[in-house]
Amino acid sequence: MRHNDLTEARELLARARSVTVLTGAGVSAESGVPTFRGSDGLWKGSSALELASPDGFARNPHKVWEWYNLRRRTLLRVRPNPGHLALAELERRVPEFGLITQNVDRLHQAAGSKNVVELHGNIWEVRCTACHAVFDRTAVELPAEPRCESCLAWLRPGVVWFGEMLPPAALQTAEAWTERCELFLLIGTSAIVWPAAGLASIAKESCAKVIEINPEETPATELADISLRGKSGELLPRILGHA
Ligand code: BV8
Ligand code: ZN
Repeated sequence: MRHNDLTEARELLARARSVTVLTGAGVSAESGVPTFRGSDGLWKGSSALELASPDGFARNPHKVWEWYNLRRRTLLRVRPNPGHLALAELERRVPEFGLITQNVDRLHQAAGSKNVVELHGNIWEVRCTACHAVFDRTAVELPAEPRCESCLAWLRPGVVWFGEMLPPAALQTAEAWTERCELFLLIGTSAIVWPAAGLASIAKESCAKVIEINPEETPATELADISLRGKSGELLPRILGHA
């Protein structure tokens, strides 16, 4: 059963002792970060597999880096929005709280969220494709052809591409938090990328209540107890009793 009921969502959150959240690109949209599949979507023109897969990188590393450097430059001038800030406040209110994100922009951490699991890595870290050295290049402008300083091989963004395994520890933690929670918030994700999308069903099976926040319906909407149609930057502060 699902109905668009902010009041019930607010009451459930006020009473919850254990909350797990899964976010997608939609929570960063109001910060000015383009989503992937929306009309202004990042995938527009090129296919996801061209820009976010090992084969795509092997075929054309310049094109992939052009895309990731453009996204890094965009992130240099954006800030967390009220949705990110509301989730950081929720963490301070709830005894047991875990934030699982598919986003690679680290805006949750910038907003003050502490207990965060990044299922798809992050855009600031880079890894060597040969010696596998890892470098933190947060807010650093990278060259068009980033090379490893010790072995001169191509660097790659520290993100999980299509066809790549998610970091096992991150996925295990995300599943444990989802199985344990009494309230699961599914916010700003099109719920079509696996295994992240599967967490909503795990939450449902673990007899948690599922609340979705999204301006549009998604494949997960039918399993949500409450599905709020709206923007996370507007609805989350209201659910926390601000606006
Ligand atoms: C895996 C890189 C095991 C990082 C991303 C064939 C070959 C190989 C694999 C597969 C295959 N077929 C299927 C698969 C599995 C595949 C998959 O799920 N494909 C989908 C497309 C069907 N998954 C994988 O490959 C994963 N690995 O399975 O490994 C394996 C190994 C080998 C072989 C087989 C299996 C890896 C998945 C990670 C891929 N990496 N990106 C980066 O550059 O960012 S995925 C990409 O999509 C992003 O990371 C993003 O996180 C993710 C999900 O997108 P969303 O976050 O949901 O964003 P989206 O734009 O889609 O939606 C935004 C939503 O927000 C919308 O609903 C919109 O309505 C809403 N919204 C908009 N504004 C707001 C809002 N909501 C609230 N407020 C607003 N203001
Ligand atoms: Zn190297």
